[in-house]
Amino acid sequence: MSRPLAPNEIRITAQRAQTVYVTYALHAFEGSLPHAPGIAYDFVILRGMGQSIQTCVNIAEILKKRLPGLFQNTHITSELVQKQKGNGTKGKRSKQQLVAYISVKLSKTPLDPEDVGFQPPAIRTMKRVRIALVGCDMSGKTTLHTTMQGEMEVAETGQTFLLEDAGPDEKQWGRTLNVVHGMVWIVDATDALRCGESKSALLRCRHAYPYLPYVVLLNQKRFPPHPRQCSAIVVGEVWDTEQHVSFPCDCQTGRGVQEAMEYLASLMPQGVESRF
Ligand SMILES: Nc1nc2c(ncn2[C@@H]2O[C@H](COP(=O)(O)OP(=O)(O)OP(=O)(O)O)[C@@H](O)[C@H]2O)c(=O)[nH]1
Ligand SMILES: [Mg+2]
Repeated sequence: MSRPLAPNEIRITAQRAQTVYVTYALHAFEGSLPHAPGIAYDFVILRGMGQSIQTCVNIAEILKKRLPGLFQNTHITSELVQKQKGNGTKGKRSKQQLVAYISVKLSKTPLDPEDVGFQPPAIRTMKRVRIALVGCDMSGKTTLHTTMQGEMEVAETGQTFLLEDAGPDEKQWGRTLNVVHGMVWIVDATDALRCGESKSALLRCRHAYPYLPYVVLLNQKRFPPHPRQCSAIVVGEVWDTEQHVSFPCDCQTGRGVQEAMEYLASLMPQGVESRF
């Protein structure tokens, strides 16, 4: 605990007011620390020991309320520490004491969901939620984005979903997927030949972003410009409906999309208060 700390590492002590630490952390996220000007940190780490553990947890909860969408990773360890006792006349006695340490990492970008201390952000409490529209090229992402004019209201939770088109290039999807809270996977359900391609791409995304809630839209392109090319595909026969929850829809009219979004909203993590 005695090594020098980086500007975005904060050692919490019981002596100072919590607001001092909260303000400091907010400045670190915003890039307005006096000794690190212009550096907006992606994450901060709060460290506390012994009696300051509770303070550390409180500060984390306050920060998560102030900056909704923060991912959290908490670790607790304990160490044996030598404590010196006595005034010297009888000789110094040293006593070993077990001291608990906590470190709480709060991050704007996703943390490893496999980690035992992982806590997803409380997206359910956020008013505006970013949702990526992803899928193979020509699936209907841009069409849906245009139809919905970039956003949708979710009646069930009272949230606004801000839609972000991830674009045709899979190599670029990370730019969007790294910053959103959920994903809508769009499949061109009129193109049987590319169904397998779409499934594999979705699996790759799920592997890379396992914490992202998602739903599949089977774009049926009901009123295609060239009806002969677009023979409708029976939903479920081609797409893997057992593995992925999917909704038939029509990206041009928006039919079926609302139901899918309500379902996606129901998957959003509530967030959990720390139990220390
Ligand atoms: N009739 C009809 N056509 C659709 C529908 N959705 C998409 N299309 C057509 O399908 C084609 C591809 O749609 P886009 O929205 O451009 O697909 P995209 O996923 O954005 O494609 P990329 O940008 O290449 O990744 C366009 O010609 C759209 O007009 C639909 O619901 N009905
Ligand atoms: Mg497009």
